[in-house]
Amino acid sequence: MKHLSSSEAIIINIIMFSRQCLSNTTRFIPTFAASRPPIHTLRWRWELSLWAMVITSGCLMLNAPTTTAFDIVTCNVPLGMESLVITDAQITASSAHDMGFVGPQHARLKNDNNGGAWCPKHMVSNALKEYLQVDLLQTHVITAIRTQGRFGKGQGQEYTEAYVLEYWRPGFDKWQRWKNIQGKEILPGNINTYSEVENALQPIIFASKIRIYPYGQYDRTVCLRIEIVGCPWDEGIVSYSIPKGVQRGMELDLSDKTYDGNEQGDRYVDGLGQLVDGQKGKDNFRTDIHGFGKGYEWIGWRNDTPGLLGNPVEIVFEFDTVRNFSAIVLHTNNMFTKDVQVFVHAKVFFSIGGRYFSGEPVQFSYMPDTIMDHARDVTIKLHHRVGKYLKINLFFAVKWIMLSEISFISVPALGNFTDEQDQRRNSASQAQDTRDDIRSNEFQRNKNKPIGAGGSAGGLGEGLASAAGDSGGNSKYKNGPQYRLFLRRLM
Ligand SMILES: [Ca+2]
Ligand SMILES: [Ca+2]
Repeated sequence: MKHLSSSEAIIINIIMFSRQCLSNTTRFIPTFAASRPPIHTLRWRWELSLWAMVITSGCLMLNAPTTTAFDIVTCNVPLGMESLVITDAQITASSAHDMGFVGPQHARLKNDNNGGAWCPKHMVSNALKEYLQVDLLQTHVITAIRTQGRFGKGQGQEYTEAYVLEYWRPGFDKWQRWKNIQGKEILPGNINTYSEVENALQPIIFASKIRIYPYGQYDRTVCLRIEIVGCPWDEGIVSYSIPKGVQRGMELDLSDKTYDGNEQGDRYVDGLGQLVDGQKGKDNFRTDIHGFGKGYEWIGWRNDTPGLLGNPVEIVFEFDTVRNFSAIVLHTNNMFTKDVQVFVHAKVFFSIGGRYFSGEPVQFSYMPDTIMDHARDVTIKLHHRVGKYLKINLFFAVKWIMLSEISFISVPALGNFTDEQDQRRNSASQAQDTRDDIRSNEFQRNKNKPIGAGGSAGGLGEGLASAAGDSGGNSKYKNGPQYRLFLRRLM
């Protein structure tokens, strides 16, 4: 066997070092030391320190904090009405009986200053005209609401017997009324001026602003103190779009029951729902865990429904900013005896502008498992691909695909956000020239590509095509810092 030169030995060590760095940062040092060749020249030392710098920076990048998947169990933190983390300026209302004495800034749970609560100017009824509004400044998951009446140091008499919730988040063109799984909108409130009542929300709410409308069957004077319980929505998902799930037999509704966007043909668009609510289905999709109906947690698609005939299930995610993706995790049913299996193949496409996903997709294949029928998390590594939009194509192995949750391991893509109008213009016109080539070659390239060999090779083509898409009139993303960063990377 050929004797290794010192440079070759270093490179081998670096490869080993990097691999270990990827898998476990605490184990790599002994391995490196054990196979280290003797250091005997200055040049060797110089090379070593240079490579060490490269590896260290690589390790730092790899070990940068990544977003962990959303966990519904830990999403139960008071968001700051009681603690004053939510400022007075974030709390507004339709009116107040007396702005200073019982204004919206006094609607804080367990606080009793001035009048001791928020009281609207008018009596409330079932007309829902008076509301308290809290601006959380960024999208949060809201899992519960706590309310109290006006104790007013023992002088208060008013409380809110029932209420209705509305919410808003970026991307909505109107406020959305919350309703529970049974379609009921009215939540029970208080029965006296001091006891605290909590309503856990099912479904949970993704919102940056929330309104509470005191409700009364008859005209009634009310006051209110509240706390909002939940957590920040760190996954950065603005919305996803999916084909509508279908009915299976008479009793199994495999739709996205909590989706809060719009219908567009045979798809749901611009909303969030069960795919990202942190709740997973059981192995047997017929299990009724919470009494919401059999199969409730699952969303299912059948390969012979119109629109899916011969096509994959296509899911598109929009994120709040350009992100760097490590992986996507799909919780999938595999009850093969009932014609449900993990998708046999997946393609993941990326886009900056959201109109063109023309780059080389990350490809993934799944060996059919007809031995174990448990539901499972299937992880697809995304090799630090970058995008603001991500499109997933899932190909049927058998008649049914069922998913109950999708999560991402990603971080916002960081970069040098400078204003580069001229570069943007040049890149866009260059992209226009190359777009047609890229698109016409896509099928051929995908066809020739070995399965599982997806990666970052298609990044440039994808980027050019996306830039071209934006130059075609979608000005929404044209002037954003991410767009400029992205074009800068193309240069
Ligand atoms: Ca779910
Ligand atoms: Ca469902």
